[in-house]
Parts: sequence; structure tokens; C-alpha cells
Amino acid sequence: MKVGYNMQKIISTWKMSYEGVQCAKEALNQGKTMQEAIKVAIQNVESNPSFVSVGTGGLPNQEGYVQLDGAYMNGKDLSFGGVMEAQTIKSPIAVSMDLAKHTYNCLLAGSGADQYAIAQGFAQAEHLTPSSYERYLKAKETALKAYDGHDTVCVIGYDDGHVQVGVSTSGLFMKHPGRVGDSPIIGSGFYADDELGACAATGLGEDIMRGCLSIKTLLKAQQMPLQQALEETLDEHIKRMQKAGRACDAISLIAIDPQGNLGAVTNITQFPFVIYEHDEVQLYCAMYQNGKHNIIKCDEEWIRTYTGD
Ligand code: SD4
Repeated sequence: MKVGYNMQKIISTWKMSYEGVQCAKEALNQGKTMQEAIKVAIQNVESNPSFVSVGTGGLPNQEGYVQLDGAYMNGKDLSFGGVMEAQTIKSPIAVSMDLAKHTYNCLLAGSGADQYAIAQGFAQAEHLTPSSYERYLKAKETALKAYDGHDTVCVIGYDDGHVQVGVSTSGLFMKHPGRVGDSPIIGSGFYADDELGACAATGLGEDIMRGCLSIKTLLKAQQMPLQQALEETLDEHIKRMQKAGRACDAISLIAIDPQGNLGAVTNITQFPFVIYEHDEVQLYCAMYQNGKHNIIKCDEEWIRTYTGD
């Protein structure tokens, strides 16, 4: 059964979400809701240990264990839920969606998040795999740049004027225990409101939070086309950071407006993202070179040679 052909769209961060979005497409075609489709897409990444920055096999902190952040927001009723620095929750997105059902206690941190998930019967998991522990030991030995290699899976769904967003990440590699990034912080790592659209961020969380970039993008998009709003928000943030004497680290954003227009922007050389629309899943790449933004459709040659997340 085909549901909502042409009216349903998804945009998600990084090449690692490509397979998950294909699973989401199948879920939609089987009549599942957009919220379920977002969960399917994110869980595909959370449960695959070869994606080293999300869920099981995620990046360990300074003390050698994995702490996960996740969040969900629904643009229809402005419900949101999130977990920060959870250690034993198998699927942060599943628990975040459950927390979004509440009026209070929507955002839970650390052991409180883990305890909630256990009490509600959510699956538990050990996220530190032999290879993520090996990566940790190597980083300690070689004093590898501690914050390299982090990425968040962000998935925004559009369903006939209704927007919602989910995010999940292990955050920064070798972060301080308890460090929380932008991902579960409403308005910074994610935001969804049917009247504004939805936006999500990936990159160095502290620099994303300094600009509250998800909500800022959506407010700007009220005055101009979405893609222009994404580019202006990021460019202005980079300039503001420079003025404040700060180098702006990696930041990438994806968004959908209330009309279903899609957009993405980055300040790194290549930021792959995935779009599902017109019943097709396609990989694109946002680029930033010499202060100019560009988006290309990725061909097979590009996919074969790209080595990042
Ligand atoms: C964080 N924003 O914890 C996340 C990590 C990330 O691309 O998305 N990196 O700061």
C-alpha cells in the first residue's frame, strides 16, 4: 500500500543514515506513521556498531565508557523528549519519543534517564564494543585530537504540512564524563513546529549551542527562502564567532519548512545528507569552499570514494 506519495519527505544527516532512510521508506509504504519511520531510520544507525558515533559502538568518553544523547520533537503539539548522557539505554530515540508523551519530566539526564528506561521496560545495552574500547586506548596512547570523528544522526520527517525531528549521538569522542552536547538541547540541536518547520544540527555542540542554531534558522526562514535562511544563519554565526575571537568549528544543518521545502548547509568541505521524496531515497552532499555554499547530488563514483560517516 502506498501512503502519502509525494506528501511525505525525510531529510537526514550523514551517509550513515542512507540505509536507515530506505528502511523508513519501506515502513511508510507499509502504512507506518512518520514518527515510526523516523524511529526506524535512527535505530538502524543506533544498532549498527560500524557507525562509530551513534548508539552501540559509539565514541567513549575520557574514562572509557559511552554516554549517549538523544531527542525527539513533534511540530504538531510541540511535545518533546530527550535523554542526556544515558549509559544503558539501548535506543535513545525510542526513550526520547516515550518521554515526549509527558507534560513534565521530558528531558532526563544520566542515571535518571537510565532508571526511567528500565522502569518503562525499554531494552538495555552495553554500548562499549571491543572496537570502541580499542579506539579509546589508541586515542589515549597517541594523544589523538580528542574531539575528532563525532557525528549525530538527525532525521526530520515531513508529512503533509506536519514536521517532526529525532536525533541520536554519542557526542564528542573523549568528552568529559557528563558533558552534554547540543543534540538533546531544544532550539540548538533540534526544533520542530508546524508553523515554522523543523531543523537539526550536527557538529561541535558547544559552537552550535552558542548560536541556538536550529531555532534561529527557522525564525530567519520566516523572512526568506529556507536554503537562504540556512546559509545566512551559518554565515552570520561564523562572523559573530570571529568577532568574539573564536574559531567556529564544524557545523552542519538540515531543515524542512512548513511547505515541505528542504535545505542543508555546512562549514566543512563535505557534508553528506539523505533525502527521501517522491518515493525515492537519494544521497546529496553540501559543500563549503572559499566562503561559498553548494549542494551536489552524489553519484556512484562519489559514494565509492567517500570515506567519512
Ligand atoms: C555533540 N553535536 O555532542 C554533537 C556531535 C556531532 O557531528 O554531531 N558531531 O556536540
